Amino acid sequence: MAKIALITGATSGIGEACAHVFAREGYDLVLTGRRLDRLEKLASKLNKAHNAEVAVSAFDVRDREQVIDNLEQLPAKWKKVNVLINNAGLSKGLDPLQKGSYDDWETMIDTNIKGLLYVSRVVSNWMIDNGMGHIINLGSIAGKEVYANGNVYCATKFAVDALNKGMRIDLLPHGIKVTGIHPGAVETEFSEVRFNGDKKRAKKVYDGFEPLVAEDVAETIWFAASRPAHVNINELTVMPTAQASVFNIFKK
Ligand code: NDP
Ligand code: 8X3
Repeated sequence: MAKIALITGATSGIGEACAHVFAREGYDLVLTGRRLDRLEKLASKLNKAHNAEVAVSAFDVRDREQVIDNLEQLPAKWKKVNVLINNAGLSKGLDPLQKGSYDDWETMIDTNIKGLLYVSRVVSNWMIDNGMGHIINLGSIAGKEVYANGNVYCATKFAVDALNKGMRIDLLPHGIKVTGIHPGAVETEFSEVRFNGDKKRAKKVYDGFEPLVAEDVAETIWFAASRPAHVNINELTVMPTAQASVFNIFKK
């Protein structure tokens, strides 16, 4: 029987790239995100390319009931999850705290912290029942360094870093691995979402240097997921070569 990876935020960027990599490596997949049409297209592509069996489940990670209902409704065979990739996340806005949007703050906190918690609460219990599992949490360089106007986004990623450590302690007696992946700049839909669809402003973020692409992060996640049973990668920070820290980017 193939191993199973459950990936949140699989409709785009890093999550979608992880779906390709894990399918290539022989995994069956549970793919989640809000955009069902994208999940269905991706599922059919992965089935054709890699013969992967794929279940899709569209829900908003901010809605606790939706998370629990949709995950618990999955047939029993999909609950034998070997790897959970807690990837769904976003940034909204880039404003000084005193001018921040309440709605943006709530969206980030509800998605990046509470959404990750809701999914982890359900899936970690399946892993405990199954006696195995690996949870991989997408943090960020923004969860290691605070930058100007990053305030609440940084706070949510610092929270992910803390939860990564907390989960590792709490799940230790159950033999469940927990890994944090902390990328620097990755060119995905991330900046477009941050700037509310302003493609020009989003593109500028990556001007003058070579950012990471989603596949770079997905391959790093695969490295962590494919270590022998007795080895856990606690965390990895993955940066573009041209980026030494959040704001130290060497532009040509
Ligand atoms: P994308 O915007 O390309 O992808 C984000 C994914 O999250 C989408 O699949 C989106 O799906 C999903 N998502 C967002 N909100 C929700 C929600 N409420 N419910 C369910 N799914 C949701 O960005 P990235 O691939 O770059 O980001 C993935 C992760 O990596 C995030 O946690 C981000 O913070 C982190 N990260 C990104 C970096 C970057 O520079 N790009 C750097 C460091 C970390 P849908 O809209 O269909 O729901
Ligand atoms: C995304 C990286 O530097 O844009 O988490 O916050 S950054």
